[in-house]
This record gives sequence, structure tokens and C-alpha cells, in this order.
Amino acid sequence: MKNIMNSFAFGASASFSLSVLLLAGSVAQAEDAKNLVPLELKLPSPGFKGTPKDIQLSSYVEPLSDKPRPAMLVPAGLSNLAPGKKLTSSDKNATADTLGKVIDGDKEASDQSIIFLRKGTQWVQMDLGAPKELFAIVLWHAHNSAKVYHDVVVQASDDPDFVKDVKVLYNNDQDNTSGLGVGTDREYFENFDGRLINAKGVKSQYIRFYSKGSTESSLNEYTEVEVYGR
Ligand SMILES: [Ca+2]
Ligand SMILES: [Ca+2]
Repeated sequence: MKNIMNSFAFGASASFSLSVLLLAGSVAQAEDAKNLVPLELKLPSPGFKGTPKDIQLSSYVEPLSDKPRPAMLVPAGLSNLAPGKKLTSSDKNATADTLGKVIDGDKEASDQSIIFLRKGTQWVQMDLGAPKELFAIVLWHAHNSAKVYHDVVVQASDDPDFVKDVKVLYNNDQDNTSGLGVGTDREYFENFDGRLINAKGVKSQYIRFYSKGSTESSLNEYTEVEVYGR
């Protein structure tokens, strides 16, 4: 009988601690919800003008908009975590110096601002050094001409090999040609805005950016990645 009483007392106290934790979590969330601010981005100069040339498009490409993108609301006090972080790639010919250009702050449309990775499904991976809460990611492949990148998939994980605990932040590979799972996001024209991705506060140490060529070339281009978190 004593044992039963003990385990009851333990159970009650554990569930009390859990409630306190959940309450603390929701208080923090409520605090964040009160302090949401528009995410301020510094955009590069537009790289091309006019409507896209006659190019073959998927049925799930988003029309190119000429309206300013609405700002994303994020918790106050975030910063871009990307500068200085370690980058690796599926393309072993890409040196650390080359990959460094993806986080050097230069997101212009000029030739010197763009790096090239080989054909096929390729990725660039960022190691944040420790798990971070991620809220917004901005990705520029190359906006020197009107083109649409294929199989844009952004994943977060605490596993550097992306085998387990993989969280999908974006996936527009609706026909699953890269085999990472059927995406539900849309393809889009690259432009100076970059692609703004809502990471919804997921906590992860590694982020992987996949692509599989564009309507212009089977090579993969990367210009800049920004990661807003804390
Ligand atoms: Ca850059
Ligand atoms: Ca595809």
C-alpha cells in the first residue's frame, strides 16, 4: 500500500512539474506573440527587368509578382546567424573559399557574386555550431536573369548526415525528382527578393539547401543565404 501511495505521489508531482513547464513554454510563446516585429531585410538591386522570356514552366510555378513582398512577423531581437558559419557541400569541388561566398553578405546579381555547383541534385549545408531557434530563412540562388530553380528543398536537423530527425522547412519538388519526398511548396522565379521561408521557430543545428538546376541550366547556383534566429 505504501508503494502505491509513493508512486501516486511521484506521479502527481511529475505531472505538476510538467504543467509548470508547459505553462512556462506558453508564457514564453505569449511573450513572443506580443513582441512580433516585421523582419527587416536588406535587398540587393534588381538583376533584370521585364517579364520572363518564353521558358518551359511547371504547372506549380508561382507567377512573378511586381508587388513588394509583405514583411514576415518574427519575435523581436533576432539576428542573421549565417555569417562565419561552416559550410559544406555535396559538390566536393566546391572549396571552403567558394562556399564562403554564400554567407559573405553580397547578394547582388553580378557574375562574381554567384557560385556554381555541379549538375544534378546538390546541396549546401550550414553548421550553426549549436542548436538554434530558426524563424526565417532567405535564399538567393541567382537573380541575374528570369529563371526558376527546381527541387528547392530546405531541411533542418541535429543530425549532420540528415538521416534522422529531419524537419522540412521548404520543398517545391512536387514531382519528387530529387527523391526527398513530394513537396507541397511552389516553384518561383528567382529575383532580388530571394525566397523568404518561414522556419516557424524549429530548433536545429544544421540546415541543408538542395536544388537541381534551373530552367536556364542544369548547373546549380548559389548567391546568398540568411538565417534569422536566436
Ligand atoms: Ca554572397
Ligand atoms: Ca522536381
